[in-house]
Amino acid sequence: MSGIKTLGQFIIEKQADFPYAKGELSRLLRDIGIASKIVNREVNKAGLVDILGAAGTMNIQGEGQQKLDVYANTQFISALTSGGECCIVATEEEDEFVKIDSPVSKNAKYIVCIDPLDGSSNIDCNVAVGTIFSIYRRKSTKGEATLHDVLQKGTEQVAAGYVIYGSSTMLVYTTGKGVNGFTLDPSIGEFCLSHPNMKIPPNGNIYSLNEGNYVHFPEGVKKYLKYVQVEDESTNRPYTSRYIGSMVADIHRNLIKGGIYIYPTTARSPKGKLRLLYECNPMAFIVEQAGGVASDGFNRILEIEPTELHQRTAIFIGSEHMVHVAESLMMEYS
Ligand code: AHM
Ligand code: MG
Repeated sequence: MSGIKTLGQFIIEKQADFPYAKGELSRLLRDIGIASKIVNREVNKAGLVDILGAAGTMNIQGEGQQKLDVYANTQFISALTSGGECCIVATEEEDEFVKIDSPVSKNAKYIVCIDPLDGSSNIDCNVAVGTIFSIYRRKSTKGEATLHDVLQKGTEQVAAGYVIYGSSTMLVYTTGKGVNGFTLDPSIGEFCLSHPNMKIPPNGNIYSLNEGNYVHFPEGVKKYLKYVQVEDESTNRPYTSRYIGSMVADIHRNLIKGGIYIYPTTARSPKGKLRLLYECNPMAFIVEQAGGVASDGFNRILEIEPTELHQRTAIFIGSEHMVHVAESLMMEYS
């Protein structure tokens, strides 16, 4: 085992970074890590058992849920309930936030926003999916936590992370002091530190967006697409197009190789598709901590003031230089 550092060991070691810490955030992260291993087990055997296919229910956005979404949602809520460190879970899969009402979580200080299984339309064809989570400290000091405690700006996050269930399973997280990635070693059932201090290259040559929506894009995005497709040796263009359609997988790849992921507003989704609280804010926190940039085309994602639980936003996220070029075209043309 020498040389191996597990997620559990790493979390405890890093607790020293937070002098006020009493171990609650560490335990919360540990709970999320445990639930993600259970979800990983089910995702891995999705093709083997009758767990695939639509569950026959719709989530608040009117999208069909897959059974594994429901399963993952239940697993995370149950781990957070029995862990006792979290008083509210806001999840993509439930219309209203979930109050954790258990004797152990009476004095819980943390709020978790989570997309339990993002990109679940990809499950049926064995493409990577992910979990995205964001952790806030409760602001109110008396009574029960409320929606007000959930609707905090991304800058207030105390931790955020994602799990990618891919060719291998990884958990990547930040507590605001850099980004670290852990790969699940199935033989010992532990996430092991494999990508310490992750940094996104300041520039890259991969762009990821759903080009099928081209006609519905704002003018600035159309101009950016023209820009990335022009031949120019000095800037390594034309760039390469890579779009998995699973945000965690697309952003994870860009984090490692350098690139930009864009989900803009479109004529059909005038506010964008992706949700601020449990998709964009956590990914923005991670990417910024890795040295990248996350914007809605005009403003920093982390500074958007949330007004509703399932709020959507456009997102331009990735390598600093690439996002800045896209932003300047948005400002000029959109
Ligand atoms: P979901 O939360 O319903 O799974 O949707 C989010 C996903 C992202 O993972 C992905 O990047 C995007 O939606 C793909 O959308 P589209 O199919 O419109 O390109
Ligand atoms: Mg999602």
